[in-house]
Parts: sequence; C-alpha cells; structure tokens
Amino acid sequence: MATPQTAPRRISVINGPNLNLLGVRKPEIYGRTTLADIEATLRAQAAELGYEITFMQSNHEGDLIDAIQAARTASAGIIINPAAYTHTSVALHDALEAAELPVVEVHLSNVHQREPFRHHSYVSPQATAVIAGAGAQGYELALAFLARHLG
Ligand code: CA2
Repeated sequence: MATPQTAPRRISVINGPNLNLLGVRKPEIYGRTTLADIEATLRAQAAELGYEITFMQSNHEGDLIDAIQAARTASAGIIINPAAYTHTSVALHDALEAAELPVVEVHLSNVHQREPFRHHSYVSPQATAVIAGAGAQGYELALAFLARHLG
C-alpha cells in the first residue's frame, strides 16, 4: 500500500533583487524595516501557526527560479516579492506555474501608484493573492492568509 502523503508544513519566502538593501537605502519608499527584521517576524509568526519558514533573497534570477523549484517538493506554499523581476520575468512566471503551489505575491510599495512600468506583473497570473502597499506588514498578511488557505 502506498504511504499516505502529508503536505509539508513549510512555507518558502522568496525575495528578489535589491531587497537586501531594505531599511538601509530609500526609507521614504520602502520604510526602515530590514529584510532581517521581516525574516525574524515571519519566523515567530510561522511558529505560532505551526509552520516553518525557508527564507531567501537573491539578486540573481536563476537563484530565484531554483528556490521556486525547491519549494515545489519542500513547501506547502510560496510568499514571493520578486522585486523588479515582477515586471520583466517570464521565467519566474513559468517556474511558479510549474510549482503548482499557492502563491502570495507581496510588494512593499503600492506599485499601482508608481511608474507605469511597475503596473504590469508577470507573476500575478500565477498568484492566489497579491498584496501591495502594506509595507513590511504585507509579508505577515501573506503568511496569515496562506496558513488559513492551507487549512
Ligand atoms: O514594492 C516592492 O516591494 C517592489 O517589489 C520593490 C522593488 C520594485 O522594483 C518593485 O517595482 C516593487 C524594488 C526593490 C528594491 O528595494 C530597495 C530597497 C532599498 C533601497 C533600494 C532598493
């Protein structure tokens, strides 16, 4: 008899280019919270919800795709801020499609109040939910949503 499969209680949090500068540069747009602050907050929140977190940031598109592919088997869902690749990357779109997991796309800023080139997302068609403009809190909202969505 086949072993019953249980979904991993892990969520992958994937961050795109330049987000390592959060809290260090451009606080007027992105706030003063660092990516390390966001990671610590999410780990504590996840523990309360009974989840573990895999948290990564990369400035390289291929690394982000590798992280999405790893999440396919290791995680129950993905939270992704693809940063500038949101607006350019068919490869991220395809990787998320192949992952077949619930995805929450997060943007710190309200991209729709900003330059027109930020209004289109290649990622949104693959996202279960999109959160923009809530600052660092957007990640917490994404995790709360995913945990409830996953049941
Ligand atoms: O609002 C967001 O979260 C964005 O994904 C951030 C990206 C931007 O390209 C997207 O349009 C919207 C940029 C991330 C760069 O982060 C920085 C942080 C501090 C200083 C400079 C850049």
